[in-house]
Amino acid sequence: MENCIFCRIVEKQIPSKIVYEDENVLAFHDIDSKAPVHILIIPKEHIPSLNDVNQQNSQVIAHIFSVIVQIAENLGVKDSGYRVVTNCGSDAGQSVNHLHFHVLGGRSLTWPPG
Ligand code: DGP
Repeated sequence: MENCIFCRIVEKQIPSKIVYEDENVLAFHDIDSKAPVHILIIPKEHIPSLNDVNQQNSQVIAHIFSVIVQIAENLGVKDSGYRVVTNCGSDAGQSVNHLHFHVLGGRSLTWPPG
């Protein structure tokens, strides 16, 4: 997907501060950080949103969640706590149409979100 920002980050056409990478997944610092720890984790495959997850591609989602735990540990928020968010669609404020999970931590997070 040549016009997708996150596909271009996967292809290293746009620089990012990568914290984890393997064959199927990339994790990098959010450019508009909302917390001391704010990481985005994405499947390398272009999946537009959570609405496009199905039996055929859901294995990568399970993998993403295991990677999230590793990243939380590496960045020192596994025990203090962190939040995982995916915005799906316009009412949720999804601004990049490539499935991504925000991992937020390093401070007390309000609930419910605004
Ligand atoms: P969402 O609103 O859930 O679609 O979140 C998209 C996030 O992506 C937003 O927090 C800002 C981040 N973002 C957008 N463009 C870039 C970029 O080029 N690099 C990085 N690192 N993050 C980006």
